[in-house]
Amino acid sequence: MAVKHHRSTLSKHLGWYDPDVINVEAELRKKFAARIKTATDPIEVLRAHCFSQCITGLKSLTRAFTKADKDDSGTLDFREFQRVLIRTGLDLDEKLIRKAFSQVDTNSDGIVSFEETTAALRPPVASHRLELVQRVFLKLDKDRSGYITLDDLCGVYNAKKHPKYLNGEWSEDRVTMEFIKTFDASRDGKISEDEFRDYYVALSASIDNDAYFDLIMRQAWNL
Ligand SMILES: [Ca+2]
Ligand SMILES: [Ca+2]
Ligand SMILES: [Ca+2]
Repeated sequence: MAVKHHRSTLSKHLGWYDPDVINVEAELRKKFAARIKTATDPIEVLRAHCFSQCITGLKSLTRAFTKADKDDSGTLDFREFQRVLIRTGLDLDEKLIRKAFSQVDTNSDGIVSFEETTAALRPPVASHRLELVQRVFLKLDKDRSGYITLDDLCGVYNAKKHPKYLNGEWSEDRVTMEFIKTFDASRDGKISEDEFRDYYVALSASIDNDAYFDLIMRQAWNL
């Protein structure tokens, strides 16, 4: 792979604030949108729909599931499952949803749990990539609170290049908070290990080259 290409995509990841580049998330959405048309496996179709909307698509779907699960049982039957997909904007035909449902229902008890659903829809990721993501998280979570917070990112994330910092509109903290939002699917202002992992597992699905994935992780976080 050409070094030039490395740099341009890397700068997309590092510099979502750079107005001249489309960020890597947009690229990911495009890839998954293209996959919707080519995928034949129902799970893959669902996953492609999910991530073509947003990199934290899995989390949005889980949120919709929690809402639909009125009796708090942690499980959904087929009709509820179908309703969630339709409500999330995934208006797929019933036959495909039925197939997806039976694939998600790995213990074949006729209902799907949240665990079954997220396990089925999370893009497959090589274990060495997952280990790298976990190592990076531990390194960033300096105070071992279990979350990456504003304090953890002090001196790690360079907010001073952001145009809104440069023009005086945003403070350094505000820029960093906006960056945290990229990962923060639960919207509590901090990045949990799950949120960090889900983000990079999704990103990983759009990057075939291991060395390139490694480079993105290390350089993005100054490791
Ligand atoms: Ca089940
Ligand atoms: Ca922390
Ligand atoms: Ca969070």
